[in-house]
Amino acid sequence: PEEKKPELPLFYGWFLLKEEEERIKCATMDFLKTLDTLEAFKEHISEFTSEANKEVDLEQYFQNPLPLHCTTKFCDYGKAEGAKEYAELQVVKEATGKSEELSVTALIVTPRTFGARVALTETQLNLWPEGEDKVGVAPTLLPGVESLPAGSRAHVTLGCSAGVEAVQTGLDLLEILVLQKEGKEGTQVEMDMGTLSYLSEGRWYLALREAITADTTFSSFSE
Ligand code: ACK
Repeated sequence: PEEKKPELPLFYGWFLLKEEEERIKCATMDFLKTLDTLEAFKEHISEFTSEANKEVDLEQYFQNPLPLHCTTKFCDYGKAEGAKEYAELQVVKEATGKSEELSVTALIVTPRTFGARVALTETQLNLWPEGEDKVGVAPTLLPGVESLPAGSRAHVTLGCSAGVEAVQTGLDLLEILVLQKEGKEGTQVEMDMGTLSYLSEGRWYLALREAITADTTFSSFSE
């Protein structure tokens, strides 16, 4: 019998246009290049490498196989909860193939992931599934996440360290936002691009002085 094609995609999201992808990659790589030369970063280098006194080349440390995007709904070809319902939403159908400008307001770096925080507009939030911020969040982090505004998890994964899955970027971002809300920010360093803060256990947050915007297209993605 003929094999049935999967009806639902791996995920939906906003995909950066090719030329935008290059621009964002360059700008964010420049930040990584500066970060690993900072004294404040070097003081916490052991959180990125087990070898004492070893330097870390962050540009090599993070890898990213997927096109740059901001996931709205991970469907897992229909295996994820709410996947079918999401695909059938009128707003989703209408948005597919449409352009949208995303605004990146911060960058995060942890021993696991490198990501860009996306600030969603009211219109963009219509495509953000209810309760999506909480999916797969550890029980200990859940109360903190529930106190954050919807869409707090929105991000673009710029890279992951060896053996780490992209889903981790959103989880790392949420952890950082919860720590910030609890007032647990440590060292702050002024950089050209913005204010860098340290949030324990190798977590860094760069609040951009000026948001980086990127033109995208909303669509589904399947491998
Ligand atoms: O960086 P991301 O948002 O994290 O983009 C990729 C994309 O879907 C394809 O893997 C995201 N992703 C993977 N698994 C999940 C999950 N369980 N929940 C939410 N997003 C996920 C991943």
